[in-house]
Amino acid sequence: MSALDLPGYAPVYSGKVRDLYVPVDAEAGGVPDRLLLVASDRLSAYDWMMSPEIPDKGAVLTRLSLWWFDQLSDLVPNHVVSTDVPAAVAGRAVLVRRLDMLKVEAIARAYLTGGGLEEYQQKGSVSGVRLPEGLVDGSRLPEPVFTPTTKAPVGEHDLPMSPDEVEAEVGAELAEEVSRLTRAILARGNEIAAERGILIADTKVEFGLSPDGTGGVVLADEVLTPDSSRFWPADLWEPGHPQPSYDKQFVRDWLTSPESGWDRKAGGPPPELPEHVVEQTRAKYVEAYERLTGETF
Ligand code: PZK
Repeated sequence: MSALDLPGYAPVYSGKVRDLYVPVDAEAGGVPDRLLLVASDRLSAYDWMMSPEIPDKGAVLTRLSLWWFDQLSDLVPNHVVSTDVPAAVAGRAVLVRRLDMLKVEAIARAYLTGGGLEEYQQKGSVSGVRLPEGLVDGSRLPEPVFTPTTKAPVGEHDLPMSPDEVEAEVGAELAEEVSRLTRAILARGNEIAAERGILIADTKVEFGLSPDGTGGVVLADEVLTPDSSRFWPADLWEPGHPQPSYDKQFVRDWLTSPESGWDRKAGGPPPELPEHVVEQTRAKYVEAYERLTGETF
């Protein structure tokens, strides 16, 4: 676990690219009502963690998420409390409300690719939603479709959830609310991003409920970042084949080039990324942030 020594906080959970801490002694004996969410500079590609890390990635994605929470605040309340965090993680950490998380990976798709494309090719539908004929890899969908999955433990792959399974997990009313909000978040995201040269093919969000049982669903985790969403450069969009990834394309291109010497199929770890690939990748994260927000990083 990538646990930093943060004064006043204890590590509770490490994801692939983010870590979760709990304030120590905030409420002696009780359940703390805050968590510290820390974004690292780690990057994964082809299911491997890359080395070295991407400088500033955690800070860029944290600022992007905070900006999106603001853009979405009329649609859904969010878990953000404060960016007043320990100096060691300043700029890449957020203090949030501790919620009871819904056990659903809330995914919506606005463009067809990946698992959604495979399901469409087999059944003509995605998550039970009938789609027009003739769609190809990268096609825009008539409207965003909700395609929830289970939350698998780290290292395992998430599985599709049927509407009945979502209802069994959270109840009919919350299931409809989570579907509606997830699609609305992606639709709003694309309205904003399209003006700025970025398409958001799909996104994964997480919701929670106040532990005191009051109020509706709250948007948690991160939102509309390249780690939680597929960002595509709009000027290169061409349905019919896999689209270049906004953030990871330099990494993937280099890893699969003869220059890297990596044989992905052989199963061994990828080589160290050269400095130029790290720098180009960092520049893409900064570019996405600056294009979307109109602010300088
Ligand atoms: C929570 N995760 C996923 C994210 C990790 C793991 N506001 C909240 N309240 C309660 N739990 C969570 C959140 C949030 N966000 C999120 N797991 C639990 C996750 C980041 C790093 F290691």
